[in-house]
Amino acid sequence: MSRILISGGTVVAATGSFPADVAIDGERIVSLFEPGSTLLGHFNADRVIDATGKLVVPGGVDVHTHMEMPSAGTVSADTFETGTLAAAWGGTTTIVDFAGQARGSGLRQAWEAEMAKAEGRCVIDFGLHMIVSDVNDSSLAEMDGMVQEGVTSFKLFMAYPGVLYSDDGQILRAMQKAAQCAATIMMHAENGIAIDVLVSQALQRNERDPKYHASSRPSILEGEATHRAIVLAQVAGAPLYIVHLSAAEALAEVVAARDAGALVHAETCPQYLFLSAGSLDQPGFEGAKFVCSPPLRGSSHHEDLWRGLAGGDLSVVATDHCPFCFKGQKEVGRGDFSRIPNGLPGVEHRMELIYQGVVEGRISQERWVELTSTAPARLFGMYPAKGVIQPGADADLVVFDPTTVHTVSAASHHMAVDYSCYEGLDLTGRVETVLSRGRVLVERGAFVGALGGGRYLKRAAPPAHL
Ligand code: DUC
Ligand code: ZN
Ligand code: ZN
Repeated sequence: MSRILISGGTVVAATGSFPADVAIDGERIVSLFEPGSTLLGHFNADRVIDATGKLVVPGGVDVHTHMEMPSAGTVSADTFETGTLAAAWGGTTTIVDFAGQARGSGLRQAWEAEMAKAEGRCVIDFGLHMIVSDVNDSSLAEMDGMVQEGVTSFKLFMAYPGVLYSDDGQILRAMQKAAQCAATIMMHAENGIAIDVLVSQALQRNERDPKYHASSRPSILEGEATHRAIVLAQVAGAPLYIVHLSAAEALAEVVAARDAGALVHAETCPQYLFLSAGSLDQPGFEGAKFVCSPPLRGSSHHEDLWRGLAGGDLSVVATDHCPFCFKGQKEVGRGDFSRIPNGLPGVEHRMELIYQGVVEGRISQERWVELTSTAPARLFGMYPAKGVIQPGADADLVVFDPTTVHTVSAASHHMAVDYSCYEGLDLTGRVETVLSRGRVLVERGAFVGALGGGRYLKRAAPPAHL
């Protein structure tokens, strides 16, 4: 493997930015030098990547993706290969995807099946969370073994009764077990029992278009479930991570809990910052492209979420990348919004979308790095190999051009899905060069890496306090 010097750029860390040359030997970062000092012979590089005028940031860490996930009678459109390739194009060098327990079957079986799909196929490094859809004595007992395999986070659902749903007793038991085996519980916090009533009432009224997906999942039911999850986690003494937080009501619960000292973190996703429920109400069936759960909210929620990101109440931006093509997949729900597969594509544009927060003065560039790389790496047991530029860390690096303007389009993206939620949106700042463990993957508008070089990450326990 080669010795690479990334020279002349501004290194951006969660704690500050400074000019430095980054030296890589093989898979690791070995030194940070004062700009130009390697000319004195401190480091003999096989090649130099010129980052003059550019930002040098740790590779993005997206802790919420769903590649080739079975759902609603179909499978999400990106494979581990196409999805991680698209991630790399967008400056993400680590994903954490999900293995899903099938009801009546075990956790290990689900993990092995997911490993069989992902191993040898990912372009970048990957980890796995476990979706527990059947909390019982046997699956609880299996959690220890999963932690040994590096699965240190378990997702539960307060939504989707009869499919993925856990009741409060099951949630409490899983949280108690997580506290015992030093794992994190990730929660899909929507009150699914109430939502199912609202969905069937909407269908009875013949309200069948995509927009009724959003109106049957009101934001106060996310707020209520978030509150309940926090209370249950407090009773269990377990760390809690709320996934895909979309609404001001849910954020208020997280703020109150964190102010009271609870070990609660929450992620939001680009779609909840840039898109709104109005997108579901379009002529024809176009609104189906924007069906996800929790649903897109009114744009009044955007400001609250950005403030939450800036002020530290929200800890992470992940994508919940769960792409379904419009043709042949989303279309299945024509005439019945409840049959539209839930999920949006997004893994490719997270870093650049959230950088718009820097451009617009909502967050600092350091906070951008923290939200998209450092914090998710720490919360999910991958730091300091991931999420930081320092000697010893994996050489997962992005050279980011902060000024180039480009336009998002399905015609030019790399995700295996036939539309973009951000079609026509102009973005300032572009991922230019991407390295994963010292391997150059993307350079000057071309993929130059090898497929299948990503490795499984055996993740450590989350830190006790953050
Ligand atoms: N929750 C997710 O996290 N992803 C896709 C659908 C869902 O409900
Ligand atoms: Zn979810
Ligand atoms: Zn998800």
